[in-house]
Amino acid sequence: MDTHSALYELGRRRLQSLRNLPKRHPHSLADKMAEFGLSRRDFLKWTAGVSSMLALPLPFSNLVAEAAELADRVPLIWLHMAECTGCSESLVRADTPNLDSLIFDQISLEYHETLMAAAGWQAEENLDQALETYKGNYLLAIEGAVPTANNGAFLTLGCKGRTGLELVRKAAAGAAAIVSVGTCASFGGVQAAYPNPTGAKGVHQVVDKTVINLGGCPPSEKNIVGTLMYFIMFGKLPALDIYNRPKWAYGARVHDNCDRRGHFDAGEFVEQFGDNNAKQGFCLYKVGCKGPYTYNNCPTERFNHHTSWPIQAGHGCMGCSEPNFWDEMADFERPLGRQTLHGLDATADTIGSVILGAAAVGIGAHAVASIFARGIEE
Ligand code: FSX
Ligand code: SF4
Ligand code: F3S
Repeated sequence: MDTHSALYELGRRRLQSLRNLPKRHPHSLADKMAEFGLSRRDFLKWTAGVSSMLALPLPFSNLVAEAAELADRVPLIWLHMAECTGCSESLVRADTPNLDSLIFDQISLEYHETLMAAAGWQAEENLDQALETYKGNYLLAIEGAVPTANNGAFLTLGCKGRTGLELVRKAAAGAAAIVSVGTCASFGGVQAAYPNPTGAKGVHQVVDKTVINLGGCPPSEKNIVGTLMYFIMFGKLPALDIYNRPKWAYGARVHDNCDRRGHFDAGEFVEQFGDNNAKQGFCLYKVGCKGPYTYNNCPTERFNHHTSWPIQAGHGCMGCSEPNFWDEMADFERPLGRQTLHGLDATADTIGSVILGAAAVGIGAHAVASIFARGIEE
């Protein structure tokens, strides 16, 4: 059996076993879609889009459709640590709900501090009960970094005054899979920026299980929902990169698929925000774009219902899906090569490989030559 047939068979069997579990919502996904005026055609387009985003052949869209309908069989517990809640916002703050936000509704969300109605003792009670009832079966999503200094005392939650560190470890112990949603949970994010007074760390640094890291501050709703769908469909983790990010989402650099790439290759750069070159949509490298060093699918998937993404909006990529981007990628409006930390920008490739620890980053030699020809160091 080839790899795709084996994976398809795994998905088929997994969904069969989910179908045998009790329904957790009184409504079906079809009811919800009808409520928001979404048609069967919208649904089929969405399933095909999810398959292609996950780098699966088209026949897998049947599995995606079935997994979406069975999303209520998988309990999800979502914890908040030190962060801005932008990751949840990325998913739910849509003026009109689309299928991504509906799937998030459909999944059996057992605990989510921002979205649930319960508060105080009742909320903590719900959490403890969910951790016990679904032990070994729940998907754990964590948003935000975990403060570890002073034994975690910089973040205490709820009436029992438990530390975030304590809660994360407790919840991780019974989880079927753990997803760090956003750069804070993945790598510490802004909390962990120098001098990191609270000892903020990524979740994977404080638990002894594999954690999927969804880098991005915030990650797109596509990357969050795609990861949830993959787990519902196959009950296992997707292929991951060296930072445990799913390869289907973080396998290519922003620079590789950027709409402005032709201008980079032609040596056409914005020199200053608001100049004529900016009006013509030229490359933002000279005003600090970190797309050449950043792995994420923003150019293809975009944000807010595929409306836009940072570079389309006219600002360079800040490298928000990379570890330590607050320290490593700053200053955000100047190229790295102009800063003393990395010395001269001998080639953007060299800097990329230092930051990313990857063997080959690969800006085309002709492009590097074109930068030198036009004097990127000014
Ligand atoms: Fe905020 Fe999430 Fe950034 Fe962090 O996002 S968008 S600070 S990744 O944890 O809420
Ligand atoms: Fe796009 Fe930035 Fe690369 Fe220019 S440097 S092509 S703006 S990703
Ligand atoms: Fe972040 Fe850069 Fe995408 S700043 S949102 S990785 S374009």
